[in-house]
Amino acid sequence: MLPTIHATTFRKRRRNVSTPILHHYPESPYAEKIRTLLGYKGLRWHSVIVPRIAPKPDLVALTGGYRKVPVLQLGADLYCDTRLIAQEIERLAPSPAATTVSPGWNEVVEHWVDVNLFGQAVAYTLGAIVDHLDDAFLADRAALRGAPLDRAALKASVPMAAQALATQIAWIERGLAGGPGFVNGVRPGSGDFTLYSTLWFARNGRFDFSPFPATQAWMERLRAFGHGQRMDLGADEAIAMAQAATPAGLPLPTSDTPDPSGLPLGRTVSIRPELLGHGTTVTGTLVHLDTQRVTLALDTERAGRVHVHFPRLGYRLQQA
Ligand SMILES: N[C@@H](CCC(=O)N[C@@H](CS)C(=O)NCC(=O)O)C(=O)O
Repeated sequence: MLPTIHATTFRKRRRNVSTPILHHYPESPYAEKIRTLLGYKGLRWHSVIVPRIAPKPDLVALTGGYRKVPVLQLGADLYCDTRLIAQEIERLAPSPAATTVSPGWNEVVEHWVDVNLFGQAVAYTLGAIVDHLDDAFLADRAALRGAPLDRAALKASVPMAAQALATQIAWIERGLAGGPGFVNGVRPGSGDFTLYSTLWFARNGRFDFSPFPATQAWMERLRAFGHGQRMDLGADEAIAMAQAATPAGLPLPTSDTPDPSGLPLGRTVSIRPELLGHGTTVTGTLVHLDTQRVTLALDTERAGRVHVHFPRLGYRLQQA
């Protein structure tokens, strides 16, 4: 007879550490990258909704100060930045693969989107919807940039951003037209997911995709993957799950030595994103460092000991 056993199994399964927890909010393009990747993989995942602007006390209780979105939690391990999150999801669910068709090139696309295309999409969409944005949102993003952000300047940046988007989407269009279906090849890779979510954000700002039919068809293929099986979870529950878990992945792969930073493992260090990184600094003990990844161990008040992982590229690491 199913009922009792089934209920217990379900409760246990709900709390299984290997079920990924995504800390995110609906409007975030980077979160859309990961939600669509989770859909492609057909995964079940816990969804914790984070406020769009600071303060984000529950998120920083886990990360030690990183407030950007999304963050992936696996037990007491917190993965910051979608480039690292995509790798962890690939490790959790290798099939269907999202990196193997053109390994390396996906990272190149992710980096180009991160440092260029994303900024253009944000300039375009925020400029287009600026009359609907409240002062608190603009003040929050100005603080994150460490530079002023006013409505007139945002509006004025729309034509330049539209031009930059049109030039770059024309590259994508040429690559996709008559191609195997995805930027990555016959299957989508993390480059496809990052490009898709950035263009999704431009489309939310009503960017005109009609001159780009192959890009539109490709966006539709990605949208059709859906978001997987999402289960809502409270932030307190996610913190309790971190508290009950031990950071995994130890021993971590050996660090490259000597590292160009000269920072030895065991040193107290701080790290923050180079772009939009003001007020997001995390300080902890360096427990792993190589050319791709930095991991800090933190003893937090609400979640106990956690490991917080960052990509190496795009983050400023220094002795605290
Ligand atoms: N390189 C990061 C960028 C993340 C990012 O910029 N996220 C935006 C939302 S899409 C953000 O955090 N904005 C400020 C905030 O939500 O607090 C990644 O790949 O995860």
